[in-house]
Amino acid sequence: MKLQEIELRRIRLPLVAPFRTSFGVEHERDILLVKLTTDVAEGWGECVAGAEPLYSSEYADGAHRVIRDHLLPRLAGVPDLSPARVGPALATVEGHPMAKAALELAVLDAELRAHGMPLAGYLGAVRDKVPAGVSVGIAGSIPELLEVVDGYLADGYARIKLKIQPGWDVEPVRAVRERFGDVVLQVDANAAYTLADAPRLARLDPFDLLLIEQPLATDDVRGHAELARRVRTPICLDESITSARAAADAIAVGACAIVNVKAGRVGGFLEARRVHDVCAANGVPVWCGGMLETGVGRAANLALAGLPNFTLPGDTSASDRYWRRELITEPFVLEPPGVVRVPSGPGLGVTVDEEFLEAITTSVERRRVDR
Ligand code: OSB
Ligand code: MG
Repeated sequence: MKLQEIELRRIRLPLVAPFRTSFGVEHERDILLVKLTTDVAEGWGECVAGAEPLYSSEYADGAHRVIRDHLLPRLAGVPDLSPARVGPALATVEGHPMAKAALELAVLDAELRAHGMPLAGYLGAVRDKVPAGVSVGIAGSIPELLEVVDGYLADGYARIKLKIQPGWDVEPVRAVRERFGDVVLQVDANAAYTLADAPRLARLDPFDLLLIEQPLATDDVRGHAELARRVRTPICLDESITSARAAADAIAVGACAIVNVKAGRVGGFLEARRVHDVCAANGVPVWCGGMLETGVGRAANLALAGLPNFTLPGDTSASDRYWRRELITEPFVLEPPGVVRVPSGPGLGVTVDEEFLEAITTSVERRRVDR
């Protein structure tokens, strides 16, 4: 495959409702989309970096520039481009996994569209529908939270994940348990605690949570291992798992019993599959995380979530959980019993509505690749 052109497009999309986490609140998304033109097909990728470097050090403007100025020249130099050659070609650039993942996804999409093969099948998916959970932001009050959770349960979600932070943890969890009984429930702290909070986190034990996600700092793997000895709720890592090697290390020291897999966080879908494989080999279940993606990134997440060791419901929610009108691609919908379909068409298996994209575009930049 020969790369001919790259388009870097920024779009702005308002969220259906503000999404509050321990690191901030988002009202809208500023998203970088990558479109590659090759001699065989076009391919789309979505960069999951936020507008600000809060979840991790990456952010949309930075990813945009690193792709244009540092990654693209390296990709353009690859003879006979293929998905497997993207990672090695970009490896001399330190970090920037979300930028790399967006490029790799666009290459995957182009290659697989050209071959008429779905991404799910290429990655090794074994399911055509995956159980979907929903990530619930920090609310203004307990009654507000209960109303939001009630709505998601009425929609039919298979599990609820509550964002927590110091001061918003035991009480909201207790309230949701008391009101909604034995709903499948987990929490995500986005690194908001320290090991000194272990007694507080142990107070979540009686509520039978499926897991607690990333309670401590990204680089505090040993702290998570120590915390795992002090609380009964299984520890799941998100931010700390930056590669398959990081997953192997975290598992080896007892820092996690479950892993959240996000392709953007680990540099691409091929590395995400390696994370899945390392976890499977160690008997550690995984689930597919999300980064409030549009249909492009969501299609890819669903393909990944079809792999055999994705045995827990993912943050693979329906389009209407994020957007009032998801018009970038066809919508993803929640079906009974709380599942979302894995796309089955070639590549990502979705069609990008370029006319609608134009309407929400804030900037677009194209580079020809001559070789
Ligand atoms: O920690 O999983 C997270 C969104 C943005 C950044 C980090 C996270 C999240 C979510 C939402 O929890 C997941 C989704 O529904 O896409
Ligand atoms: Mg998380």
